[in-house]
Amino acid sequence: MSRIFEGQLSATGLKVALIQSRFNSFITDRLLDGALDALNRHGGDKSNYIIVKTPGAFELPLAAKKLAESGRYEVLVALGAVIRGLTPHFNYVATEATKGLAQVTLNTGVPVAFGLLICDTIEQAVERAGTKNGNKGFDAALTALEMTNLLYDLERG
Ligand code: INI
Repeated sequence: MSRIFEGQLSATGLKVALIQSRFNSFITDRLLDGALDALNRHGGDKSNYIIVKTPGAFELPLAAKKLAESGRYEVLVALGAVIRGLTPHFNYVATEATKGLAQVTLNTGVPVAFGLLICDTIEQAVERAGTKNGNKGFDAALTALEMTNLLYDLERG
């Protein structure tokens, strides 16, 4: 019989850093609410979380790198909202934030959940921040729990 490794959705005892970009904060505040709700409902303890705010999504990777390298947090949840404007600026911010967060998680081995909305319109972002399409902050926090517990299981073998 093959062994199956699949991380539990448990936040019990986990030290979590949530990084929220303030740009489009009417959306990212809701993503943060969703992420905290997911952690609290899966056995997390508020005294084990920190919340770190960055100016925009572009700055998320640097904050994530610092937190991951500190060794104080077992998992990071990055939350932001990049919404298309009238210029190509949006593409650069979305690409660099995405690349940077992927680099941090692969270079440090600390799971970084990707709670970054990249949307064409404000309506699309609203729909993904606690309305018609759920809350991507909640989903990202669940992914963070699953990956952290999966990595612990894989280490134990
Ligand atoms: N930052 C975002 O988080 N979302 C956006 O939609 C956005 N747009 O489109 O401009 C954005 N720009 C700011 C950027 O993240 C940096 O904070 C800024 O360029 C300073 O470095």
